[in-house]
Amino acid sequence: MSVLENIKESILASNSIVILTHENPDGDAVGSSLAMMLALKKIGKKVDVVIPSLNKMYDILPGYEDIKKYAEENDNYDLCIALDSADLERLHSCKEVFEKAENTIVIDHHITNQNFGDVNYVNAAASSTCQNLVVVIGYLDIAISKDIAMCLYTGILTDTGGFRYNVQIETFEIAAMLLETGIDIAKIYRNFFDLTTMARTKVLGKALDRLELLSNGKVAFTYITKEDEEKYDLMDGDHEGIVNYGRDIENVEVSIFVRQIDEKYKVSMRSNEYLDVSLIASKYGGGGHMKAAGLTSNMSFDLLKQTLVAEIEKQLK
Ligand SMILES: [Mn+2]
Repeated sequence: MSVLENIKESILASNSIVILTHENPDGDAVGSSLAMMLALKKIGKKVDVVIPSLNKMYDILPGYEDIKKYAEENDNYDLCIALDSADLERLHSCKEVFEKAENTIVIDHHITNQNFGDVNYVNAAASSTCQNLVVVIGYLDIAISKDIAMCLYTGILTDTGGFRYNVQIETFEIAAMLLETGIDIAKIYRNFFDLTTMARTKVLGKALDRLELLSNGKVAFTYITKEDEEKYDLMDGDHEGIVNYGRDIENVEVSIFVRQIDEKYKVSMRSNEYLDVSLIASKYGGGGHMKAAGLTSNMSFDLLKQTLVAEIEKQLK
């Protein structure tokens, strides 16, 4: 039996289904979870989406109000579907819900996926989990409504950075098919890429004011403090994207953004062309991808800055 047949059989045999995704969920995580929920409800399944914490910006997506923070104590799900999560640990506080479910399905696009489900549909050649989900929903013979399309489009749009990275011919074919349902793509784009808050704008201003170039202009560095966080009453996700401003300056190869959290520092790094920031992140207990990685450190601010810059200089051309 093919993986898709296995998925179909497992879904059809289940009555109560729970959908989970990774912590700090992004557009692909939330979009795929809601699209799957809406699709399965159309064929009469009882479906819960459990996401313990997520940014308010997702409230434009259909089904957002139905997201649960916790799985019900006494809910025994026949089936758990984990989306956009490379391994069990990524499910974080929902790990137990996955382990308790009778059957499990994993649908993902991360090349590092551990195939931790009973059935695993992992196509790493796809831009996003949402792109893979279009294939799964199609195989289940469920028509893609405008609401489902809006969720799927959000995942594809955000995981490709606005159709810039990791885009295949199919990505555009699928986007065109979703557009046919009448979704408002300008509204989706504005919501996830342009729309901001006064707090975010003010804290960005702080960070830009402190931005400096090091190592002959190859490294951009900035930070925000605990005091800034308190002053502007920041929320999860409000620091998203600050690191990109340094990366986008001409001649910069690596951008570093440091955020103070209690007595620790959370570091985001981005590179442009050749420098592998994931090597540095993993050396100090973090991780990520070649061009986008992060870590959390107990070092003092000055030592942390020195250490990161020295590590980067070893790789600079
Ligand atoms: Mn994804």
